[in-house]
Amino acid sequence: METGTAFGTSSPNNVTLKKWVEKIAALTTPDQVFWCDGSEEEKAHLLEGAVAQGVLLKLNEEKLPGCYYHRSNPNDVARVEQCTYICTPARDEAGPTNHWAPPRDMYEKLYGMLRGGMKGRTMYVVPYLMGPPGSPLTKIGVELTDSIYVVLNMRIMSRMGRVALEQLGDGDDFNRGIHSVLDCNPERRFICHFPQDNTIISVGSGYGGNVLLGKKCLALRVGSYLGRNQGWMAEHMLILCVESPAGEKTYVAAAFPSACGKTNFAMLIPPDQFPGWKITTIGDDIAWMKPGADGRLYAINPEAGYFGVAPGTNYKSNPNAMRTIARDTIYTNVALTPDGDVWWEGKDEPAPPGTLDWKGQLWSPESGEKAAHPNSRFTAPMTNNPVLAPEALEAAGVPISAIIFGGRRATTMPLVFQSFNWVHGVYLGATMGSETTAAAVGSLGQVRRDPMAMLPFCGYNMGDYFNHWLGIRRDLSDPPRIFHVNWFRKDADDEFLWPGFGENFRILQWVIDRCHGRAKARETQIGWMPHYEEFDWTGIDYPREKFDECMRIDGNEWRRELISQTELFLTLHDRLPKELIFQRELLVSRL
Ligand code: OXD
Ligand code: MN
Repeated sequence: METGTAFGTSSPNNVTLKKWVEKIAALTTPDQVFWCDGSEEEKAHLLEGAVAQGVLLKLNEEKLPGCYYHRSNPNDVARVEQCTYICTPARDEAGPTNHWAPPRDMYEKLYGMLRGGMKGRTMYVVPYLMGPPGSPLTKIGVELTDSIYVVLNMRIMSRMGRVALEQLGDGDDFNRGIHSVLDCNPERRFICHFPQDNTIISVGSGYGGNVLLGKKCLALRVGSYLGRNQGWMAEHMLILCVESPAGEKTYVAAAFPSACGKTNFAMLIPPDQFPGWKITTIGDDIAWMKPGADGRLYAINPEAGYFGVAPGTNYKSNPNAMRTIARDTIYTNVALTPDGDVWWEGKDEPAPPGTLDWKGQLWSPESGEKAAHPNSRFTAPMTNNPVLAPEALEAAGVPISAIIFGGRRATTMPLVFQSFNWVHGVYLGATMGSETTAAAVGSLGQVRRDPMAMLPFCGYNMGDYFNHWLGIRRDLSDPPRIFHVNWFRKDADDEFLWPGFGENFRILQWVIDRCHGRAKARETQIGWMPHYEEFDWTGIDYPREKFDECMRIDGNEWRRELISQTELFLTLHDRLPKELIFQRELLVSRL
């Protein structure tokens, strides 16, 4: 590596990388090209620049050391699924659940938009790793971006800089990512994936999920495509470790749709009645999993940070998240208090007078508006997490004993049940439904099918994706057991039937006891279900009647559920594995 005299001038010797960077710089014509090395000195330099440009605001150093505040363009606050494309030569490869465009047309259109698009700006070259250095699952990416905010977020969310260039050496196997905010015009916003070329181009947005290209774009959309071809899985799952008082460790992966509590579940603190039990976090959003030589499924978290939803996070709902975001965190679209602190709906204390909302307007509770955007976020390094599992930093990955699927469902879905077997479990994941949240632009609270919580993130035909899930079983002699949970069922008065948060530990305990052959269950039409007696209810007033209500299988609700599931199956009909059609028929006959 050359040694530069000024920040950003030191480029590596990799010829392929250099040529590609030169080509994109010739197209986008930035004023300068800045090569990121990921060092602490560089971080300080970039933060200083971001504050000087007004992109970031330094928060109160005493209350929030090393923390910064960012307001996005109000037209750019969430993922935009309608602008997200999978560009494969044949439409069928992307499948009916993705927006599709032919690669040649899309490259032409995007290069047209990018031509001269970085004039007057700096183009940052951001080399990064998704995954711990040295893991066989880890992937290298390079993102070229004209957003200093993106660079500073990528440094938290991935292993960024020299470490990635070292792993790349003089190789050419890296994901090519190009990002430009352009004029942040929703009409000129495109998030495009070219899985066959291991390439991503994102224009017209500055919002995390659209522009931190290592996350949803590489780790899920392109990752799922690579995983299918290379025999591994890229999933929208948290990974946690449950450690018993005797030191037994059980690893669990769970897929819930965006803004349905993955971060809370991954950092859960067991209730006081369970002394000696501990939950540690491996990841809160994405799991890359591959069958190991011992026939178990091994998972890594490809990310290095948390890009979490702020509203609702407090010392009661998630104390570990609150501690994680107390330093070295970037806050986006939350409210700003007069003393340089941050605030959001559901934070522990009320907002002090003089608080500015996420758009910078003076806010009061009487305004009827939200102070923080419902999809406002924190970006925090995972090493801040007081319950980070040491395994999160290791290359080997962890063997998964249980996979949990779950959605946000006011009706129909019981608190917890277990699938009869792997194929039935794949069916449970494939037919998952959830009410829509603020994480994506669009209407809120409507049940939509979100198979494996991957509907917005699967980089190829969903029917082939189900087949890949079924096929992975062949390489597993000891597959994870598969479960379904629903923390969000409501009663007739619209009240939640289950307290959730830390109490979810009780459910988790039944799950891991099932994996270890220690807990009983009864066979029902939809799967194996626990008896009330299976749980230790000390410390919580949770009567049997409420439990029964929360576990109820309602014939009419299930009839509607089956009709709604059928719609997805019809959409996918030509690539839908027949195993799933059989599972549906079996369910119908059992019901
Ligand atoms: C996320 C999402 O940001 O799923 O993780 O939208
Ligand atoms: Mn997510």
